[in-house]
Amino acid sequence: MKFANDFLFGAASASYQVEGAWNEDGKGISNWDVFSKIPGKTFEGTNGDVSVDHYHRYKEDVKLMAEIGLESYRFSISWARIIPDGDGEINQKGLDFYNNLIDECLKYGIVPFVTLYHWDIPQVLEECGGWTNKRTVDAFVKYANVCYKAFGDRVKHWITFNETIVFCSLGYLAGAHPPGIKNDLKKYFQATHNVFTAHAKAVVAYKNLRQFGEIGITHVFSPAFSIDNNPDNEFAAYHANQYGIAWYYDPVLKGEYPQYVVKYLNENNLTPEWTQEELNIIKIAADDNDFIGLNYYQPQRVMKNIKFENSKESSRDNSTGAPGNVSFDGVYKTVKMNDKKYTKWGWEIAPDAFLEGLKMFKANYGDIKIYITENGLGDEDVIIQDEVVDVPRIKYIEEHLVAIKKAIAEGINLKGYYAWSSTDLLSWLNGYKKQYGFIYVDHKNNLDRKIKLSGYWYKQIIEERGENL
Ligand code: BGP
Repeated sequence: MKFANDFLFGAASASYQVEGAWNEDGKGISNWDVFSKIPGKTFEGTNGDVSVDHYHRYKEDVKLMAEIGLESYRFSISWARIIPDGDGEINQKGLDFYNNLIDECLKYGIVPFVTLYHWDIPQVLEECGGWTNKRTVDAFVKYANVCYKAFGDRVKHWITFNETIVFCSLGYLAGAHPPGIKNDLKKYFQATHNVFTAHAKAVVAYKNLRQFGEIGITHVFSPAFSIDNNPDNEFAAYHANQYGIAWYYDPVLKGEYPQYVVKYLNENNLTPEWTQEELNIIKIAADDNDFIGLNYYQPQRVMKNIKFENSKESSRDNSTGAPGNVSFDGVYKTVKMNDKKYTKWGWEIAPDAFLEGLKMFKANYGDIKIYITENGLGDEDVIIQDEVVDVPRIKYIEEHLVAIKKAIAEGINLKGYYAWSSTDLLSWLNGYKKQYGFIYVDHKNNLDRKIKLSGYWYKQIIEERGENL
């Protein structure tokens, strides 16, 4: 089987992780500009001040992407570059940068797939409560409209938010991402609701402009599986999927929150402050939402948490289901299993669980169009005689593309695959050590670029439309 001609083979990045130029050309300060400079917050104090300097080297990067044969590039816009204080004046130089980047992609026939929010919020808004403050919702819709109007003639694929569960749980429960708050369930659930409202309003605003593109959202997709058929553990997996999947996907795709979680929130005085108008717009937008983006790295293997432990020690990996974490309510924990394979960073490699998860997804959410907006292997790449020989990455991506092939054969509506990432980039908390790219960036040598073995391999896959996978 070949992948259909309208299936997009791409790769992805995010503004803070690649751009650098953190204070150039009128850009405002973002939450990450501040947070990454607090001692002890990131791996060896790394930050995105320069990152891989995509801001200045985007032409070179897009050219290399074209050499690889990428059909699409998913990147995010830095809100603070467009509206430096989040809610006020527009910065023309910020618009210029993205106009140039988009045009550069189109020059090579690369489809720009744009994420509006990949975690870098203008610091001014963060200081006013960030996503817990409803003012941020309105500011986001305004910012989204500015982007639609400036770029919508050429950008026909929009993602409102990247991985709400990650930035909200790490921001308000684990304290590992900005604003660095720990164990505040009230804020956590309020922030998620405000994001869903902002998504819904941005979808409706987009449709009102009649630009005839498509708009959706990207979520982490980390389906939970019980470690065995013990009913207690099976219940733990059900519970995990209600909080990790249903809470995030239901409002976007079904237009309402899952009753299982709402009941818990009501009983525990955690119900977000939501108005009927907000709930209505979430309902309306569900019909207008064109696709869902899934970021799949790993499943969660869960079991009932017998000895009560709370989630105080949760790490960044809590949100993607990495082993060794206890749920915020102490009901279940994620565990490492002897018969599974793991990356150097302890993330499970499980293409079979990907396929299984996609089947569960279809059973729950039907035929909504799906893009895999991230998937990839974080590794320390091997260099032999000046060539980056990232064979484990090739194997990883190949296995996941095979899973996608099988899923398509089973009628799952998959329309694209974006490897994480295009170039090597800054990993939020793991610095530059954890590499993901098709394009190597040499930090010891002027940030020089070089296509890795995986890049040449991906080129061939694209040319053959995956026939020989
Ligand atoms: C996803 C994020 C990406 C990227 C990726 C890899 O959750 O959307 O921005 O960071 O994870 O994560 P890490 O860099 O921690 O390995």
